[in-house]
Amino acid sequence: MSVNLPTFVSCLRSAAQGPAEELAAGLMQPAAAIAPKFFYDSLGSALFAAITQLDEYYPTRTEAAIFAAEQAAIAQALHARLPPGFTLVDLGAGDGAKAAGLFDALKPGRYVAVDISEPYLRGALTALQQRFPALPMTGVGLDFAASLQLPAEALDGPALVFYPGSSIGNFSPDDALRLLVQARAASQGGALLIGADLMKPQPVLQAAYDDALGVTAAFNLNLLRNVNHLLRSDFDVADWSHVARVNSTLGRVEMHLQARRALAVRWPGGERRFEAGEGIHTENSHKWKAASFEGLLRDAGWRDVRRYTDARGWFGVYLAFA
Ligand code: AVJ
Repeated sequence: MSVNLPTFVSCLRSAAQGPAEELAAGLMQPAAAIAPKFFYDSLGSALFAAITQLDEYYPTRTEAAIFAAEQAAIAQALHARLPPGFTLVDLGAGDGAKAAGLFDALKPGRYVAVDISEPYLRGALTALQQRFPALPMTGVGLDFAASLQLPAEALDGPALVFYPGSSIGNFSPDDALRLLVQARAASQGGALLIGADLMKPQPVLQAAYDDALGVTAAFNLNLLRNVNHLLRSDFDVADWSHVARVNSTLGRVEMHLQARRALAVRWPGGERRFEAGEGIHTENSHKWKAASFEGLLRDAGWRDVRRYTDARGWFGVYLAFA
């Protein structure tokens, strides 16, 4: 059988508040904050792709090496527990390349790609469907960071929930737990394959989030361009600098944008003043101890947790069952 067109479901318009309201609320907090999902407009996605090629940014290539080395072992463990034809649910699928790289080994019967960027997902999935005409594909436009509730069209029997890239690091431990509980429900008795970045020496982390070429700085600052577009605000990128800071107490790398001078930012219906040196918190990237991430998975109800890692123990790929 050959399927030539993916189907699409949108769950974005049902969001409680639109992006402008969410951004304004974040900017008006005493400690201003903007959620990291707003990094990924088309330039931001291109800048993130550039980050993954930097010498300093180890997570993407370390995870890819683990998948390459362990995909047969992962497939074997999976096929021992999941029925043939299981659904692969890809959270934050983007162009779907990571999942597609595992199709041959994992042999899913159906591919459900979930992403907050619906236009991007449409293009990517339509192209991917041409490469894999026999694999039924569904695109779901969903902000799963707010709540991972898959539409009925995307659910049919046990699923492997795939969440690579260590994006789980953007969540606080409490929110990560909540997402992992929802992922378990979404798997319908299936499994989870997830990448988590692990704790490592501070200089390695600092360099990964403040690279010599300044690509991460551009990625962080580009957020302001996207906010200007979404909120119709008047941020001047030249007034801000990129700050990356390792917070050892909380086990995370933080990114902030820091005002170079006292200034005000305006948008229709709102204004926020910043002192010189005052910041906007734009991202947390949690780094886990291997055992504490396993504990988190267990707390969320996942069982039979297996960990696959690299020689340096810098990154963990975890397979677990509902
Ligand atoms: C895509 C969330 C995994 O936290 O490392 C890269 C994003 N931020 N450089 C990360 C990011 C700065 C990235 N994640």
